[in-house]
Amino acid sequence: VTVAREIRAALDEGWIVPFYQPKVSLKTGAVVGFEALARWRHPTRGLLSPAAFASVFDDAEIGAALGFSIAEQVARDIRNWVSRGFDPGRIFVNLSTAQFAEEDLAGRLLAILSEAEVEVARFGVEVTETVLIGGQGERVAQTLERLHAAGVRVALDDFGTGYASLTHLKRFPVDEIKIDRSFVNDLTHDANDAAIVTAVLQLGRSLGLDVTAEGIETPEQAAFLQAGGCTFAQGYLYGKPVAGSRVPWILARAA
Ligand code: G
Ligand code: G
Ligand code: MN
Ligand code: NA
Repeated sequence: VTVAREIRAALDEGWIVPFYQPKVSLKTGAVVGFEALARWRHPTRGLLSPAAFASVFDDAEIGAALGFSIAEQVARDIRNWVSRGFDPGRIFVNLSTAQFAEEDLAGRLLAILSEAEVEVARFGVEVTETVLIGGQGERVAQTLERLHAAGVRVALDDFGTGYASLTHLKRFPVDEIKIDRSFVNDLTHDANDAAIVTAVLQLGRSLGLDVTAEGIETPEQAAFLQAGGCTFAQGYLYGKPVAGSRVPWILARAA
């Protein structure tokens, strides 16, 4: 069987699930939300990250199905946590180019939320620059405008690694930029990375955008980012992606 068919079967049987990585406020230290990251509970190979199957998100046939399945599961998880009295903050899902082939992507996502009785304020989307330049610029812009207007936050993922990043901030309704972890990795040892991160933080401030730094692993990295005014942080220092069933424990611990 091809990987795509194997994944289709896994998806239909519920073996591809969202894990959740906490996002914290660098001002208060509180957990303000999570990023949903797909994981494949593989029968023989264990828990697989999309590093092992990422290309599938862009597969025309099942990429969209995969993305919508993750969004549906996320909406159900949010509903479940909230109904049990937990406040998970805002949960972001990653959108793929394949999902933008869907004519009414915004409508579908908003319907998923309303069917699960989840407030729009609890949901956000992450798009990479690759998605923005994916050749359907007008549709992407309209879709993001509609989501943004409805109250869904839009985060620009992997900021700085793509082309024409600054143009994208003008053309698309971006609420937040995420500094790619390749810039954070050596932040405290590499003057160029430090300069780039500082510039992105200043840019965020000037444009009134929140900035999330990804891939924070050390207190030194966190201190640098906090001093530079970075809004939010994600990384192994705060927590790895965990199963949905673990999320209430993280919230209970943070409270
Ligand atoms: O979680 P991990 O480091 O394994 O993720 C690897 C890559 O797969 C990251 O770039 C991440 O954004 C992407 N990814 C994870 N989950 C999803 C998803 O649900 N949809 C899309 N489009 N990409 C995802
Ligand atoms: O491209 P995107 O930002 O969506 O990718 C997120 C990916 O980064 C996930 O696969 C997640 O597992 C991984 N990740 C998150 N935090 C860290 C970290 O602190 N260190 C490393 N090495 N990877 C991380
Ligand atoms: Mn992401
Ligand atoms: Na990223």
